[in-house]
Amino acid sequence: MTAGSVRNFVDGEFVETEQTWTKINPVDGSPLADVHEADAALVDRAVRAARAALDGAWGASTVAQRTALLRKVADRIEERFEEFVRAESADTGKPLAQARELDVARAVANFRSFADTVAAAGQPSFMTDLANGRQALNYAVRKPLGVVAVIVPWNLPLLLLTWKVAPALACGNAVVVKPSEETPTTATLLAEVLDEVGLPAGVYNVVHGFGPDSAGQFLTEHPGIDGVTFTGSSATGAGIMRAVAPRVRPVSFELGGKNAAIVFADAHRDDALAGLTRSVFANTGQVCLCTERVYVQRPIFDDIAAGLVERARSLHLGRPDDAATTTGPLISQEHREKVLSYYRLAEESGAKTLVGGGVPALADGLAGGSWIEPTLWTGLTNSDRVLREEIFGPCAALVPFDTEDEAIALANDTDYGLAASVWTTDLSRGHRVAQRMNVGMAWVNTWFLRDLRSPFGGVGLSGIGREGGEHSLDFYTEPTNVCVAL
Ligand code: NAD
Ligand code: 6OD
Repeated sequence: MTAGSVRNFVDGEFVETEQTWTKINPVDGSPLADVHEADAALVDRAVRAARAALDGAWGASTVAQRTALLRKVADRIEERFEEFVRAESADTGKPLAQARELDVARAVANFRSFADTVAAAGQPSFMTDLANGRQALNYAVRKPLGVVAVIVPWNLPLLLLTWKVAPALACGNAVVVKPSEETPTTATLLAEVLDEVGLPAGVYNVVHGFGPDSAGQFLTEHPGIDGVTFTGSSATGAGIMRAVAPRVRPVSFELGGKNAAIVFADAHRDDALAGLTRSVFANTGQVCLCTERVYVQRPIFDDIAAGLVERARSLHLGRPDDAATTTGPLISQEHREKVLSYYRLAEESGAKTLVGGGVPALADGLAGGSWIEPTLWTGLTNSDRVLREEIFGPCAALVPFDTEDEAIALANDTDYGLAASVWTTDLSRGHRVAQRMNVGMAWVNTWFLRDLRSPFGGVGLSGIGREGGEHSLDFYTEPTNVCVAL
């Protein structure tokens, strides 16, 4: 018996189903909530409800009406801020302070930012010469893409959900959301908020479940969806491409990463160490943008390694409501097994483990949680699997380099291409190296934060397309060009 239950939200109603699973608290392994799994019939109802909403009043809504609604959503999340914080922290085990400062704060910002973007968006028009000597005026009208399937992971659940739902609704789409089975709660809480501010029934639907033979597969194979926006692993993304291929539906994919940091000898030591600590260990390493490969110029290699070890040791693993906690558990025992398998592999590959490498001994009833030690290695090279495959845990390998060209070659030697960071006080070099990174996003002397209107996404195994500001509008709308002979 658990403390709560998490329901689906379809056509404006919260829906229970007979089939449930138990969401486990990653902090101590206790049962947290029963989640109602959507079957194929409920997913079908959700897609049909979304279509009906588009055919009804929502389809005729104006930009002004929709942006006003998005701003109300942001206000209402702020009013219920602590509820969202507690729910997000309970599902993930992350510190309450992080959920406040990052996850829920960004959900609010996502709704406001996309309201601003859509309100400001205009379409250029072009004059063109026709063959008969006349001229024509061309203009394009943006129409909603239609019924959008939104599939998101567990690491930053509300942040990533709202990053997609806000622009989708701003552009006039209807959505069917499939949150991760590990973090179902805030998607349903958001349904309450959207209902409270008057979003018409059917515009936002939530179906809970897993991937294969469950809600994820039912949704992506449904003939009624017009596109899929997905954040998750590259392998799942490949499967979703296959699912939509027969109906040639567009996809927007934010996938995995194996991100590099390059630290030059002239880097500001404390800034670089603080930035690396965040980029390796934030959210217990469970951020697609996290650094798992740290290339350090040889003269400062030992010093940076020692500084990073010291900072890893000072991380405080603990309960989410303890103000001293910097680092929560991994999302689940299953994910911990995966990360630990890389910890073992690193040692088998000849790595020297500078810090961590295993499971911490925690008291205070935490032994049943999915805790893991922050870990750093040296002695590995780019040919080791530990430097080639995404681990998605609080760990990184440090590798020395001599020249700028060598650092660039090492950083770009990967099948992924999401993000990179460059640490140097030579700004010309910062620009030069950042531009040569084969990634969607490169930072110089910082990491993670960016203007929400800038393009977010990756190349190679890291994804397809960009979202953010007008880049999101390009996915969530279809332009129709009108050419009028004058
Ligand atoms: P995942 O791919 O296992 O699952 C993501 C979502 O897809 C979940 O909701 C899951 O239920 C669903 N899913 C799984 N199989 C499916 C299928 N066959 N059909 C439809 N849906 C299916 O990823 P995860 O373990 O939840 O998250 C971790 C991964 O996500 C990492 O690889 C990480 O890099 C990536 N990620 C990327 C970004 C980014 O912006 N690039 C952001 C966050 C996470
Ligand atoms: O900050 C964002 O908008 C974003 N999409 C972050 C993704 C983080 C991945 O885990």
